[in-house]
Amino acid sequence: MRRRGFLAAGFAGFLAGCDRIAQSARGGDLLRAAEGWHKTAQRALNPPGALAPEFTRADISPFFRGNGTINPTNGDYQAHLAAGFADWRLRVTGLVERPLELSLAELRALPQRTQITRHDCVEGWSAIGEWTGPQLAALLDAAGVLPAARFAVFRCADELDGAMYYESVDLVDARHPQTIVAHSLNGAPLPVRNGAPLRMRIERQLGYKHAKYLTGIEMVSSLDGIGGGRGGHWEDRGYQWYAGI
Ligand SMILES: Nc1nc2c(c(=O)[nH]1)N[C@H]1C(S)=C(S)[C@@H](COP(=O)(O)O)O[C@H]1N2
Ligand SMILES: [Mo]
Repeated sequence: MRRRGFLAAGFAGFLAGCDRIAQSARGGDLLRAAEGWHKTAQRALNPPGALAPEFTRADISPFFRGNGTINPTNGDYQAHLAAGFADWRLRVTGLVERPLELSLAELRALPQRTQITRHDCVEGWSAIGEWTGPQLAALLDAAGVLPAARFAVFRCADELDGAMYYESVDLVDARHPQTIVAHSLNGAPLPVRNGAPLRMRIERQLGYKHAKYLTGIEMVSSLDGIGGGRGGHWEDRGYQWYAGI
């Protein structure tokens, strides 16, 4: 499954891939009528390419709190932590031409994006931080997303309330320039509480969309049969799937 030199192949197919994905994403991926309306209204106010606000270093919060899982105790997370995440791998699987398995070093060797953004949690707090990592779009181009794919599902290492945390976005947000696989916060490797060694940043949506302790990105045609079928840990417990800010 491991691919070497995937970058050259991936970037060569960049333009063709973009066209294909733009076509398959158009028309709206409406999960349910109510959420579909919410998403359509949000997208009208905040068109697909619009960027979330970015801030300056002076705006960075002195402490970026952790929320939800802040130190996974299930599975082999603690062993990975003790080993400095040397063997942590990010898998890109599902509806792709070339499944990928990437080390942290490989992710750091890709072109990087750094962005200072505000994180908004539905529980009523916000924090500003500087995040760095490769754009998800680059990984998708390298893997070659198949035309049937409509969603990116983010798999996490932590169990919360008896279920493995997961999240999902459509291809518009998956390919958004500010959607990155972050390995650093404020210029240092992610603290454990903030999702070490990898977490998603989905900057135009609420905090629960930003999957921490990321182990996999799975391209799928439907969210049925994944978790509770509503596209994410908190969505399965009643929160909206399109959590536009
Ligand atoms: N894997 C995982 N990702 C997660 C969570 C979690 O519990 N587990 N909590 C979510 C919620 S509700 C928020 S607000 C943010 C919190 O990010 P932080 O811990 O860096 O503040 O992560 C989100 N991603
Ligand atoms: Mo949250």
